[in-house]
Amino acid sequence: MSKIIQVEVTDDIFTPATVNILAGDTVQWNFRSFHNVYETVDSSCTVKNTWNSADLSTGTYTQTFANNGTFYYACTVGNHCQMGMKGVVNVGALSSATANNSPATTTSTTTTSISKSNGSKFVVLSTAFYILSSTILFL
Ligand SMILES: [Cu+2]
Repeated sequence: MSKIIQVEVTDDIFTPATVNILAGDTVQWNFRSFHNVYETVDSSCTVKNTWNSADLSTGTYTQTFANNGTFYYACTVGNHCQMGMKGVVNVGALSSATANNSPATTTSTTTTSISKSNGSKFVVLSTAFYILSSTILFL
């Protein structure tokens, strides 16, 4: 059963900014003032040339998400994105939200310390000997 999820587009924020949907669901942005919706490559303001609403002051723009993934978008009017007018659509997030409830995993860290002092002294001595012998040969 696919759903249509509503996002309000006002000055200068998407509400809600994060939506969690399932593959096949549609997001509908309702424009209340002059903005737009452009897909971005990540949570930055770099536009991805896939889908966008173009500039709208009223009306709606819809986008159906067929595949699971994390889809970022932003408003590119003026410096709205730089001011934080961004959103994200998590598709398939309902199952990952369940996964987040699993107990935290513990990570063990093994620290191995290796003394290199003897090796370093050998390198220094060898280099000194090499320079010395080269100098002798040169003379
Ligand atoms: Cu805007």
